[in-house]
Amino acid sequence: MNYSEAEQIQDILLKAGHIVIVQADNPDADSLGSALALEDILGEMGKKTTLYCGVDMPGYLHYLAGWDRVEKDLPKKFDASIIVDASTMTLLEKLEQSGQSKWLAAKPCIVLDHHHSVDNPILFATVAIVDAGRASAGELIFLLGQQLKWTLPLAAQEFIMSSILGDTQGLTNQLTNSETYRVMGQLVDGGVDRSQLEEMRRAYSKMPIEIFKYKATLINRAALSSQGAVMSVAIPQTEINVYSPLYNPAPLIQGDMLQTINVRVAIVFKHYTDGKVTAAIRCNPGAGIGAELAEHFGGGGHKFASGFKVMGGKPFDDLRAECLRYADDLLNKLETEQYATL
Ligand SMILES: [Mn+2]
Repeated sequence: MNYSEAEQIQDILLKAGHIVIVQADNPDADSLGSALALEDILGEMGKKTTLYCGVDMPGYLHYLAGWDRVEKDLPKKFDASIIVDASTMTLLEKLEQSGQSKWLAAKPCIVLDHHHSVDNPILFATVAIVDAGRASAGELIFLLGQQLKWTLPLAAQEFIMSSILGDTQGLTNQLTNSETYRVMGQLVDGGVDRSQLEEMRRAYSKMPIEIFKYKATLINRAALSSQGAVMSVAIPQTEINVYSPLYNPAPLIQGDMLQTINVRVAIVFKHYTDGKVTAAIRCNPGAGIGAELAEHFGGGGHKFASGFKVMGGKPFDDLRAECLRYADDLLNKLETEQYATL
């Protein structure tokens, strides 16, 4: 891997004393793992760093030591920023709301991402690597670091492995490619103990008993459309208030939804009293409509994992119906295309 942007990135980093590492408003193991890896790498270079994310780190990520250093405000003074695992302004809403995105725009800004679809791109980025061929932003950072001969402390390598395992669901989904395995091999050679990381991750992913029982509620509410190819479930604000602080409801059931015979697409909607609606979309192999479906509603993501957020304006039932209709259109289109190539 040879990124033509590497030298420019190195130049920005070398000139900066204090660097802010920014995660978008949907933190996951990749964005947090990438941010913590960069914190270590830049620390090794003698740089001061601040970690930023507009929302709280969910509990299931607390196995990544250092999650509690992530702050919800940008520092008053810094010299440059790195946005990891995102390349759209849509996911930096908190910074837009607080007006702090202007602070980012006023300094050199590096974007390191691997998402396909970029609606609403970050126009103030000084330099961006958006490499959709990489399984995770962490993998991209590892390869960039090799090119620039960065020193990768063991902790940074552990964070990078966690970021890869997060986005590839343990090297099982279609984001995983041969380079991912090569990077994993190098991390193991570097001393990372994968089974130990897995044990820690599992320990923090355990659910309280209320959540276990709530899972049954959601399963009972799940509805089928598109002749059973799409399964969706809606979560209202009252439940978000009670259960979201304990566990993210979408991953609680989305895996099981996709394991149901005939189901190809699983959608978890959350609808809020202020009219906001979010959707988490996951697709089985051969039904990769995720990115296109999310983009239709102003969101984005990968073929098999994507999401969107709509800020009111339309009753939830209408929006859900529109989304399920569009999912049906996309699945039909996919079938037609597959027949066409036979
Ligand atoms: Mn990612």
